[in-house]
Amino acid sequence: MTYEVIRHQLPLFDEDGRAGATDDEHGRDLYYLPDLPEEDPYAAGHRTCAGCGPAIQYRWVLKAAGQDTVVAGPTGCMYVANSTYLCTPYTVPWAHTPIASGGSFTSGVAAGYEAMIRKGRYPGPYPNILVMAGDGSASDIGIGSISGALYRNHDALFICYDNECYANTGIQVSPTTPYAGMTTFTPFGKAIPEGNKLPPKNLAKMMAEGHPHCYVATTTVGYPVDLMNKTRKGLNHVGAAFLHCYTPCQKGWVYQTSMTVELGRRVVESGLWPVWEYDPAERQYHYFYPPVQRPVTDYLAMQGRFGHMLPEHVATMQVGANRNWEAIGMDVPAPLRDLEDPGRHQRLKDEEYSMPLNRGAGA
Ligand SMILES: Cc1ncc(C[n+]2csc(CCOP(=O)(O)OP(=O)(O)O)c2C)c(N)n1
Ligand code: SF4
Ligand SMILES: [Mg+2]
Repeated sequence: MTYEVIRHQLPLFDEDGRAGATDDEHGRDLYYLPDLPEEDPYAAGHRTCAGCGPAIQYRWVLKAAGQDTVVAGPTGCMYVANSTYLCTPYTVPWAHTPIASGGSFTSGVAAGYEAMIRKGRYPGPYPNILVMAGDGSASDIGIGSISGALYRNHDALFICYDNECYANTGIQVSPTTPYAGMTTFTPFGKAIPEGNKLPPKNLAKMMAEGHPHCYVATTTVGYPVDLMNKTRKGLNHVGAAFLHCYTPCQKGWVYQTSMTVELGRRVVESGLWPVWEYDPAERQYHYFYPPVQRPVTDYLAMQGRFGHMLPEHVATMQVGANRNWEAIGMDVPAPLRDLEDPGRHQRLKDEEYSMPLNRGAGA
């Protein structure tokens, strides 16, 4: 006898009911939080750095997923800093996987639950199954196993928490490290003054274009409701889903610890991280159009890892941002177009930039 596999349908959070919102000078509401679940499957008491972006992502994702969740974590900061022998911050089943095996391990969990439910050996419903892998794992060492899982369409959510470096082993360059991002493997010097010479791998577009039957989306820790809703959409999607989330690493990027969420918005507002959703039913991308378009200096100058940039490097970054604006169908305002000229820039450390309202608080 074969039993039916019953799946959860998680409701989305209301993006519009913004009671108690407070606008900043650009009309962005800063403090919007709808009624969120009180449960915290990622409990307090772990050992990540203060202001750790990946830890913020872990908390919001697991709040959105809820208690009937099975989560895997390949090797990286979010394994090492969260877990010691016989001790983890999770109140749901969790497993560590080797760094290359996040995709294959999670496929096996998904296939196993499906088979057990069909055979009547597990009562169901089918749990929310997800893996949160770092960028080193998801975009480099373990990309093959995640791509395989997406291709085979296992019913699970595969998430890359992207802190743009191999953080846990000492902030080495990864394929998603931005151009000019300084890491311990891309120091700046006379021979290579920009530090990292390469642009980042476009992981999310690779996943969407390469696996057109999958739900794929990008987001950042600057937009918690967007992150939680995309988590739920990915879990509700029957089949494989991939989420790419920007998660600042204060240790590796050298910024004030209170600025993690602010960076999560500025990276979008400066055109360096397009936020979008790929709908496999329509085979179309849906882009988020931020209400503010900033020069890249507003983003770069907040971080020590870019402090060495020369005028031509800042201009190169602005060219890339302007291409991104065009790619999502937004106009490039004339002042941002002008900033493609190196002659309009100084060394980054001397550039003026718009200060966050609460700059310094809590630092
Ligand atoms: C096959 C293999 N190569 C290298 C390592 C060493 N290693 C452990 S954690 C880590 C960093 C992982 O980076 P990422 O996936 O981006 O996660 P993060 O540390 O940034 O959170 C590396 C390289 C490993 N565990 N396994
Ligand atoms: S090094 Fe970065 S990613 Fe790792 S715990 Fe610290 S802030 Fe988080
Ligand atoms: Mg990383």
